[in-house]
Amino acid sequence: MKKILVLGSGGQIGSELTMRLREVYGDSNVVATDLKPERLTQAIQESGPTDGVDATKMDDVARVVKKYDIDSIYNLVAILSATAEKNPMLGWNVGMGALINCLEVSREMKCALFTPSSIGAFGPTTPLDGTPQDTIQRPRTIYGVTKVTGELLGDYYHERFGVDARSVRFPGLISYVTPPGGGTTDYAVDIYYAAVKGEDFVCPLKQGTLLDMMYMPDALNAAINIMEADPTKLIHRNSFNVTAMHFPPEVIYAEVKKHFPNFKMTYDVDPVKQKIADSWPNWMDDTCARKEWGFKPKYDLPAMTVDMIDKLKKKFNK
Ligand code: NAD
Ligand code: AKB
Repeated sequence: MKKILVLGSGGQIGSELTMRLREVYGDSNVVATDLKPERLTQAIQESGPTDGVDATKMDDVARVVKKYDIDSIYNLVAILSATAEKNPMLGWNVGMGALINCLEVSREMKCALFTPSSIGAFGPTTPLDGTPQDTIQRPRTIYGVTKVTGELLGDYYHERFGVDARSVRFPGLISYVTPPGGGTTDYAVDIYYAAVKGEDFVCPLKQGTLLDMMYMPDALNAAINIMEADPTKLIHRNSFNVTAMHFPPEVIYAEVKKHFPNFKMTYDVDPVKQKIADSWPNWMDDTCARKEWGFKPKYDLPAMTVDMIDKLKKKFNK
């Protein structure tokens, strides 16, 4: 049985991935940690081991790996795109600090390592329609620079030291447990919260802005399945394009409106987010993930919308 460490368990992905990993591998085999352990959900705190870890401190990562006899690390620590653009040094120090510590600890203590990359690893000179697996990666955000560097480091540590580092390029993730942490794609979560709470929604991206998206259950499966994949079948490692759907704001609005006919969305474009979104793929080609390890998402926009609204209604007693 694996002994898994999750770094950044308090975040949008970590709050759900930790619980999913505990279902699959056993509660006591998944150690949930965060810089701010008070961010961990009650469900995480009550179902298994937890610890406070600053992933930018190598000693702290090594301490927890030793203490719990860890063999696999899910590193979810980063500052997301829009927040990192406000404080690029913080974006670099947190994203790269956590990653290099995880790689070094994994090298010394023989751990497998998952660290998500993002559609943010691409930039305006990338082919934005049907973005290929292997293509131009010249991002213009500090977030993207950390993601490309992370992909290169993951492959370097694999080839040079045999570290089992694997990754996927997540698109914008949509979920209801923990709100997103300051990204460009957050609007596609916020729109559901507004609709369910009976509020109008102001969209920070302009009409026609196409972006790749995925519902959280498919992202959790991707994170687990890539780490379970047969290594002899992997031609790529860091990092696989994965996507489930792509739409512009007016299309998700129309879908939500089917459930809330009086729901209103207006636009107030945030120039920083718009510039980032315009530089990211309209849609990625994820054929390699499908072929090399069987990636197959279940949710499209209508199915996700039904489930998001149902779960948020329960969350807010609506
Ligand atoms: P998030 O911002 O919601 O969560 C990050 C967590 O890391 C937070 O709980 C935070 O407290 C913690 N953290 C910050 N600094 C830390 C430190 N020094 N030590 C330990 N913990 C620290 O992020 P997320 O959305 O869950 O994203 C997780 C990973 O997935 C990131 O690498 C992100 O770039 C990537 N990703 C996310 C999305 C998405 O849409 N959510 C899309 C693509 C890629
Ligand atoms: C962001 O918008 O920064 C993230 C991502 C797609 O990486 N959601």
